[in-house]
Amino acid sequence: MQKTLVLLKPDCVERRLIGEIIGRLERKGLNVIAMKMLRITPAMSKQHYAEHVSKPFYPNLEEFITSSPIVAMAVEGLEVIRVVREMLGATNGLKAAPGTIRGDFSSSRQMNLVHASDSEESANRELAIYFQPNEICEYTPTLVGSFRAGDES
Ligand code: FUP
Repeated sequence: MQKTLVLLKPDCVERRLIGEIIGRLERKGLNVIAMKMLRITPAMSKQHYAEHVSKPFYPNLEEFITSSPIVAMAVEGLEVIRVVREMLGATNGLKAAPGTIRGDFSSSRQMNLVHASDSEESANRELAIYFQPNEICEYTPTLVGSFRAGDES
């Protein structure tokens, strides 16, 4: 089982799409194992977007991501990092394929509704920004046998 960090960004919260996005993750059979609403601070933004801090678009990105509350989630599942990235679609909503979250709901590069970690290393680093280890509530859903066969890992 892998874990990934999912953020429902300010545009997602403002547009009342929290339930839609969580519903898609749940219907896919993924486990939400931690969740909180918070306002990202400028310091957290710089930590989260460390690879982008020196880029020209960063000041606008920080202004946006700190502009109103977000929902942070830890999500668990088989190959969940790749699976959730594919559910999100391309970064730019205008380019994202129909059927993906961004393809269905976003027409923006910055306001693309949801963030998800892009590798195991990013997931570990990013989960630690938002959650203490004791805030992660791992559990085995009783319906697990209805989502895949027992001989699938
Ligand atoms: P993603 O991995 O899909 O979240 O996208 P990136 O890591 O490439 O970018 C991080 C965030 O920066 C994205 F949500 C979009 C935003 N961004 C801009 O606002 N302008 C740009 O030119 C590139 C990215």
